[in-house]
Amino acid sequence: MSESGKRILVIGATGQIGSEITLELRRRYGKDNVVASWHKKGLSEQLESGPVEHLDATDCQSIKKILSEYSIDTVYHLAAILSAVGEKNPQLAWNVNMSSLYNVLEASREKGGMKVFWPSSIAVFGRGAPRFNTPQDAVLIPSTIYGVTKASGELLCNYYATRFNLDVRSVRYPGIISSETMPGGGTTDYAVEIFYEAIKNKRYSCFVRKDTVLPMMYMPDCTKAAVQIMEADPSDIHCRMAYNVTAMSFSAEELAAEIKKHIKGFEVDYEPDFRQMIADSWPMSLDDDLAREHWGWKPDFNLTTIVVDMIAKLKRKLRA
Ligand code: AKB
Repeated sequence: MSESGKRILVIGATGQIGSEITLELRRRYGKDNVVASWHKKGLSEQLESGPVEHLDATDCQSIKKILSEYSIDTVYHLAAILSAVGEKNPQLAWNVNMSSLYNVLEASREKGGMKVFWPSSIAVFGRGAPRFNTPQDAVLIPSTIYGVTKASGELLCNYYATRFNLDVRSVRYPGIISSETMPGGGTTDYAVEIFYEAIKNKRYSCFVRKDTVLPMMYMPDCTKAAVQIMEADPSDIHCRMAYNVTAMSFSAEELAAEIKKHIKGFEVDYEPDFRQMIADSWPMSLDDDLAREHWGWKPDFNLTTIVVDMIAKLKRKLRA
C-alpha cells in the first residue's frame, strides 16, 4: 500500500491519456497500487510494470470484480469513443461511452467510499455557446454524439454526486497534444499528427482549415489537471458537472509556423474534411477561471515550449 493508502484502477490505460496518467499515478502512489486495465488495444511494456487486467467497461460485473479483488478506492475512467470516430458510428459511441460511465458510477456507489475521475470535453459546447472565452456555465447543445455523451455524462456525474454523495470529479479537456500514444479518432488529432509527419516526411496534409483555432493543452498539463482535481480538498470542489480547463489557443497555421522554426523545409497543405464542421462548432478559447479559483489550476506549457519538447521526444522515439 502507498503512504496515501490509495488503490487505483485506470480504465482505458492504453489510450492517449490513459497511457501517460497510469505511469504518473504509479510514480506518485507506487506501481503496485495502480491497476492498468485495457480492452481492445494491447499493453505496452511500460504498462506491464505494474498490475494489469483485461476489462470491458460495458460489463458492470467485471468492474465490480476488479474493484473488490484489488480493494480499489479510486477510479480514473478514461475509455471513450472520440468525436470523429463517434460520428461514423453514433450508436456505438452512445453505447460505449454512456454504459461504461454508468457502470463505473454504479459499481462505485455500490462499493462505497470511492473517488472517481472522468474526463469531459470542449465537445459539450455547440450552438448557442459563445466561441471566445466560453464561460463555465454556457449552454450545452453539442454538435456530435461524442459531445452528447459528454454533456449527458456530466449530468449523470452531478446526479451521483448530489443524490448518492459519490465523490466524482471532472474537467472539460481541450485538444490534448502528446508524444507517447496517438489519439484515437478525435477532431483535434491533427495537432498531434502534424509533429509525426513533420519529423518523418517534412509534409503534412491537415484536415482542418489553416485558420481553425481550438483550445489545446500538453499532456503533462493534462495529467496535472487530473491529479490536482483528484487531490483537491472536497470543500474546494463546488462544481460536480465538469470544470473548464485550458492552457492556450492557436490556429493550425500558427502551430505549423512554430514547428517550421525547428524543421526546415516543412510544408503543410490544408484539405478540410467532415471534421471541419465539428471543429467549427467548438469553442476557440475557454474561460477556466473557476478551476483556477477553486482548486488552483494553472498550466505550465505554452505553444513554444510544447513544440520544443514534442520535437525532442518524438525524434528520440522515432529514431528508436
Ligand atoms: C476530440 O477531438 O474528440 C477530443 C476532444 C476535444 O475531446 N480530443
